[in-house]
Amino acid sequence: MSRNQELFDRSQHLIPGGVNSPVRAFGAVGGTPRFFQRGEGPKVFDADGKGYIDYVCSWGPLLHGHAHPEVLAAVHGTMKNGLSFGAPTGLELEMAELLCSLMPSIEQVRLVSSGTEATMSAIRLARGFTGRSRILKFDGCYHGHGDALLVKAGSGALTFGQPSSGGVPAEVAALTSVVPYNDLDALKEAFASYGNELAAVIVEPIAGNMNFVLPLPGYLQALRTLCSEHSVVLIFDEVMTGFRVALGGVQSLYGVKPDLTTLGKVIGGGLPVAAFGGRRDIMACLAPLGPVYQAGTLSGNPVALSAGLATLRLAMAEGFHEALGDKTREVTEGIAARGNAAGFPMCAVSVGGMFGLYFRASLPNNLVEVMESDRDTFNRFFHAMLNEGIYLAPSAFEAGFVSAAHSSSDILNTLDAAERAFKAIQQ
Ligand code: KE4
Repeated sequence: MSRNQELFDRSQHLIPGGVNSPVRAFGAVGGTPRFFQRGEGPKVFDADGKGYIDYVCSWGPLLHGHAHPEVLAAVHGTMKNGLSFGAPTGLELEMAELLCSLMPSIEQVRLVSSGTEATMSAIRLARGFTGRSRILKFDGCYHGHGDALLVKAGSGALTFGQPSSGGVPAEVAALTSVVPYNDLDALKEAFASYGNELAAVIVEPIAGNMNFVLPLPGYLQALRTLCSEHSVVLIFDEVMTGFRVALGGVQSLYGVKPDLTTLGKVIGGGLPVAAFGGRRDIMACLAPLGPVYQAGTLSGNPVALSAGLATLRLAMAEGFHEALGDKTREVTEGIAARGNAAGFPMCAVSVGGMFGLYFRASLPNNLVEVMESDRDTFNRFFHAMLNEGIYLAPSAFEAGFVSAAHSSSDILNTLDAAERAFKAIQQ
């Protein structure tokens, strides 16, 4: 028996599903999850010592690959002075200054420890600021597992076919309205009927939890206008896209300024750091200044911040995101081209170091179209690539990630592996 299987069998006795986050269980693709014991640059190594080129990158945080020496050095430098104080540190000011300079829409920022905490807090803050209760989200978008947001969510909730989670009281879900992504008519209709009741709209400005879906031209601008007209707080959830698709996030690419932004993943560099921030007048409602309570024992943890600061500073190098975008485009378009040549209708889309691969002929614009993808063929391709030593996200409904550590030979090896994988699934 493989060590992965042995660990999985034993873990399932003590950890629900054997995992600490559902998507890791391979429920969507079947088979045995890989238990990783080591990562190095673009590669990860499982419990059997098998190596894989990694296109998950811990779901986004590892912009520079695994165990980057400068990130590790920063962590070691901080941890030798202690791990946590429960008191302010200068590193929190450094991170606040960096985030506010890289994302000018953020005038003030509060650090937390997970993307869920960031979005949950941003929703509460928007409700406290507006005095309204209703929120609006989009079908297929995922914003972490806060009760108010687990309604028609994406990511694992979508994969498991339970868009609305158990345990969320109907009264809570009733305050969350959901409209299809990229459907401007539906959006205008929603605002016409209850726009003045809305505390906030929360959106993934590029949707990365129903695979990878770009906003249609003008969509984000229209959303911005509608929110301004109805005094609704516009929240861009850039937990996954922030500093990965561009140094200034999606908001810098589309020139749309949200009222609040949530961040995570990259700003922790692989350690638990997330954040929410935006307009000063809204942030002024947060305790200890205002009535909206929010807190966290390890918020702004100095060791975690060291990893995040080193990661962000490395990403500020001239041309960093352009080079990352070229690499990502090369590998994803190369895979799609080989799939089409092998007779599998495929298409690919990418921005910066994030991508979507689809087993369908044209790019989807919303969840319904994403769900029309050929999931079975994706699953067979996923396992064929796993056998070839390529680790893709274990679900047809997740985005993929490339790091600066992926070399041109890694990209070529991936494309050669894809060629062999398509042949293997043709049989
Ligand atoms: P966390 O609570 O998992 O740190 O962040 C929640 C979150 C919030 N907003 C967006 C846009 C996100 O993508 C996420 C988390 N992303 C998933 C990947 N699709 C994390 C992977 C997992 O759930 O294990």
